[in-house]
Amino acid sequence: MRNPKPFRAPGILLTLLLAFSCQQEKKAPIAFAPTDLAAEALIPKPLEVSSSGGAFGLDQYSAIFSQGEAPAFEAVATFLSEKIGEKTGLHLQVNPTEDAAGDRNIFIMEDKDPSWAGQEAYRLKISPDSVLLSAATPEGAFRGIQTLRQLIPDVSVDTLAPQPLWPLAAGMIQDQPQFAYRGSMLDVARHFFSVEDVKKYIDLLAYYKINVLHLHLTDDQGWRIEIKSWPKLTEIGGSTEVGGESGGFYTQEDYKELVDYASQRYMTIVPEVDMPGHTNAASASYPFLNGNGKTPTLYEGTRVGFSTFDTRKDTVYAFVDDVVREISGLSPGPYFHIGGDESHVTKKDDYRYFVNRVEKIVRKYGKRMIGWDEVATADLDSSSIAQFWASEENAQKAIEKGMQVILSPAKKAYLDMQYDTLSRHGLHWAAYIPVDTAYVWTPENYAQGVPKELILGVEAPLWSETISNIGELEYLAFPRVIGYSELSWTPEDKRDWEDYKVRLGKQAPFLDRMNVKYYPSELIDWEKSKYTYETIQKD
Ligand code: TNX
Repeated sequence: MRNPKPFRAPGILLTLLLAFSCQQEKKAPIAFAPTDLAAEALIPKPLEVSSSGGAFGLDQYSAIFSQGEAPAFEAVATFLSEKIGEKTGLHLQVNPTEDAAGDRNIFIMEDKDPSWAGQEAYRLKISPDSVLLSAATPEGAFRGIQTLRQLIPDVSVDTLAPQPLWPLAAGMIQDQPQFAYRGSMLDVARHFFSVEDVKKYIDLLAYYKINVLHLHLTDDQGWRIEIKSWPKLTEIGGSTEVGGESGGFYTQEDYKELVDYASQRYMTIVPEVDMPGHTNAASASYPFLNGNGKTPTLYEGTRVGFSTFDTRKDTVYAFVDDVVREISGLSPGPYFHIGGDESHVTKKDDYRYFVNRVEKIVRKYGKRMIGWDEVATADLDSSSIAQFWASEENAQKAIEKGMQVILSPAKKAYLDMQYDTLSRHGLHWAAYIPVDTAYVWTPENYAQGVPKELILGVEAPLWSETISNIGELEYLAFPRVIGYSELSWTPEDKRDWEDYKVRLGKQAPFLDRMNVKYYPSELIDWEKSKYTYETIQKD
């Protein structure tokens, strides 16, 4: 670990004193128009917000100081500085020397107070002369800087000061999520999405404090992750996609790049290898896997439920062991998703036998197994997790086994469902899901008999049969995924559609600046922004 800079060593008190003394030598307080922190358009809505009027004026003289044992606090400060730069053009120094410190600074501090509720909790105190962000962990600090990013206005204001200033409403925010697992899934199997596309999605999700990206890496139409011991999976199985286009896959290096990119944003990647059904691409690569003696051809359509592994062959489990071992070796996160959905041509007993055996393999490699809700029909350990998408009966079975549940009900949380009959992309087998329907439901008591204590979180899956590029992905995911972030972070008594829709409309400048081709739902009064796709492209 690096030596802390001498300036920081005596701790935050000295740091603060310095900040205040700098202040006195330099400028008088700046007069801003009245502010109201509690009225800011934050998503997800924080647990507690109180306003104290006044404002902190961010300007070119501000700096960011981090204080904490873990060097990761400094990395959080650097991330914040970069993001402020992208938004305002300011180049804020991180932990500059005493001389370079300006008069109004941001402090990111480790606070080991044992009363913090969980590792993602943070507290933000904004006053005219400083911003103090404290958290017990760098992860909490990272969630807190997303709040800060959202509070910085898009445009600077004119004051008597010669330099542009970005006022941040003063007050106090105390925040923590209600669920530990707040996710989205991206299906890269039906259509492949590049590393760059996935990184953009990660960036957008992280801004709304989503902390899990589940990658659906394999399906009938494609196998998208290199497995060194079984190279044909990607050579053959990765070569096409829905519609007959050329497919693609992540090398293990690519996958590690994604994992690292996500973990710098305190986001876990959950890898999914869907089995024993949804396995046509695997069996087309290695025909022994399906056990019917035939070599399947590559599949470019969108039907489901026609393929299966041979569940009674030991070589199939040797194959699964290699796949789970290699992917788990690339995955620092605690989960491995085995799919398990829609195995319509696997006999029920064979299905249960398969899921039981694969659960043991997943546990052998130190991971918690997740499966679509059908897996709860097998005899599973309570450490495994069922992802509820369709069957309350299966969710119930999971609860009886003491398993936790992730809520992804297709009727409410499927990002691939069309908004309405005019939607350009998407399906509607479960429902049409306009932006209000996506937000107005209660994960806390959605599935009958699933108590809140057993809900691990909420995940919004984006299946990709009908989308093949990032713009189409964004059309289905945005703005709905922003609402799922709030459903999983903010408790029910703080959520309200009328209030949310105003805050959502104010996300337009951010989405425009990020060049997100969101669906401009007429239910929302979208704020006009100074950004357009054209100006962004010129930049
Ligand atoms: C059902 S949900 C599926 C997917 C499809 C999706 C399309 C689930 C576990 N399986 O295979 O892509 O519907 O909406």
